[in-house]
Amino acid sequence: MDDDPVVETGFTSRTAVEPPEPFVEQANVDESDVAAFDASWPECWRRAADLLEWETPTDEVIDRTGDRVSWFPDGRLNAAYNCVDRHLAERKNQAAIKWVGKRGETRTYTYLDLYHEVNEFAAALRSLGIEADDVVTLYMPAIPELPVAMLACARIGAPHNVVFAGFSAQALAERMDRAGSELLVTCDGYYRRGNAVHQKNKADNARIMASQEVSDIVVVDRLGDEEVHLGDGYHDYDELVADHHGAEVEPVTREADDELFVIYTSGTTGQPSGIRHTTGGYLAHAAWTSHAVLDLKPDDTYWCSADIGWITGHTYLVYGPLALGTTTMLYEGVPDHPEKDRVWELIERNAVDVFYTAPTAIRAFIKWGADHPDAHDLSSLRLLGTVGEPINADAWWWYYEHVGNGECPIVDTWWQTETGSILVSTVPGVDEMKPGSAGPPLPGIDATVVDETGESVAPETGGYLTVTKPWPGMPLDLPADGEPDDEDWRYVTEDAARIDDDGYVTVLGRIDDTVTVQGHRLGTMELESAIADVEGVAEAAIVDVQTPGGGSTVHAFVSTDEGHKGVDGLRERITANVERTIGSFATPGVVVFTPELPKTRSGKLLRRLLKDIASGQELGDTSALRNPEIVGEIESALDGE
Ligand code: 6R9
Repeated sequence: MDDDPVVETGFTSRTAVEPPEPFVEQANVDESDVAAFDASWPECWRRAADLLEWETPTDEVIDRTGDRVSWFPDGRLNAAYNCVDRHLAERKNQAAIKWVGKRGETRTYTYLDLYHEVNEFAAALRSLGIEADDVVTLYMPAIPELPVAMLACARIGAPHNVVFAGFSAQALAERMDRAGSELLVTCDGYYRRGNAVHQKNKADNARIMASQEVSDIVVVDRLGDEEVHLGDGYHDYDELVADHHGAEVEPVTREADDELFVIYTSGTTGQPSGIRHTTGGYLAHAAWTSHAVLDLKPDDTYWCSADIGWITGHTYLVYGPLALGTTTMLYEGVPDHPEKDRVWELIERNAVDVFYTAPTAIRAFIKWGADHPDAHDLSSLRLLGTVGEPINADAWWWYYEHVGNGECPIVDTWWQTETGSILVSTVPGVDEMKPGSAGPPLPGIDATVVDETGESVAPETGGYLTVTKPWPGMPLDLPADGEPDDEDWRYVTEDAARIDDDGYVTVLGRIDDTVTVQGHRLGTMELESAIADVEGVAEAAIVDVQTPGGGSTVHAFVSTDEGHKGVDGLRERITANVERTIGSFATPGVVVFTPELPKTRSGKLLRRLLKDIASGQELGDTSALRNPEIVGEIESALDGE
């Protein structure tokens, strides 16, 4: 390895970086593990299952004879038992969850504390009539009661449905209805940049909007400073837990294929779709990748900065690290409050070993300046990770140098809500890293890039990223092509990618109609209809535009009804409606008004052209347009922004 790869290689994108030797020496997974794993598919996955404690160990690794693929088909286990109880013997006094609240307060749950509260809340859920297979909706920010409630659900076999706290009442009602959920756990409110957000009001409204009757609402007292009026059907979390003080609830035995949770994600349709993850395959895959890719060890303090409301928070803040008996940090605040060095201060103060974040956060750190991380002692860090979108080589190098001090490997992990856990990444103690490229498919994972006809393309050629063998973390009802036992069974991922001669996958971005807004995946149709519903708006088109720093900004192009052009307040009403139907986090970065959207003669909206206009690209042939004159108008409207 070069003495100083950063200085030696500079900021080029194609340079390969060897993992630092001190890391390699202590890594959970080495070359021989990888070779052994690669040699025996699907048997290799038994190793992932072996990281868990099964009530009935699994005989078979995979069953492809039914109408869907089943992993560890005869195994039985309980996820909460695996994430809590089994660690008591060795680490009951070790921190399981270290929480840092919005106002600097901290709370630590040892594994024993977690055991008690999970049991007590599980008993409380039972007292409210919740049994195995009843769906419980959880609508909370980053407070410890959220993972506690998830594990309490898992303990009694009730799938949870975590809804991101930033979603609006309407979005919450829709997700409760779709999941058929009768019980909601929320909080009175929380602080966002110093202001109290009244979460319970949103929950109250969702209860009114939902078609499904929401019979009970449990409310966590987060604000603590006022008496919250709880009416009929409302229960105070602390009182419920106190009422069940000391309760112990036998973990409910689940089949490997029983649903652990449902999570809603945006896809190609205008509606969010529910992805249901399994108990055995999902947890095994989450634990295995936390072990092999994030290199977690029980005595690590680990920080995943994702919100639990998204899949990354489920898998790599809660289930993966707790399955391995690690200390997982939960941070309620934002990265630049009270100061822009907040993240580095927390890493230093808590001696964080492994830090997992998103490229969008890294780009913000870069903007705020290297002085912030440079001013802190980050030497506790051993490994860094990224997830959520491609990381450009410059951001990769900044992260490597200023956060990792050239001593920590970076794992650029590719996966999706649908995959449950990481599928593509370097194995940090084994593979060299190529900044800008996620890495090879993990051992046990087969992926290829195909063209429109489904044929694999030559190396370095762009196409559709396709996973060609099942993996344990696959959800129930995966939209896969082919019968479960077909040789050519495959899952087409909705991502464009290319693969180089060494098998490294570079992800180019989504090919479906989804956009990333503040790091969260949203459907263009969800956003477009939230805008088009506003009085005075005729049509809306959403496009994601790359910004020079490697990020992207969501542009909304809005055509207005006659007479509404330039009417005061339209922009504000659009923002308000996006906030009402989806949530304020989803507001587009740029809104451009235009008399018409560019359409082909057959009436098809040309999003591509809008994207080119917005990113200042050379425009191709616009002769297919029915209204070519509109291009100039949109360009000048955009200039006025
Ligand atoms: C885990 C998560 C999934 C989409 C996925 C892809 C993008 C995720 C990435 C990445 C490039 C990476 N994505 N990780 N793109 N490099 N390392 O983010 O799930 O919210 O479902 O989004 O995110 O486009 O298809 P989800």
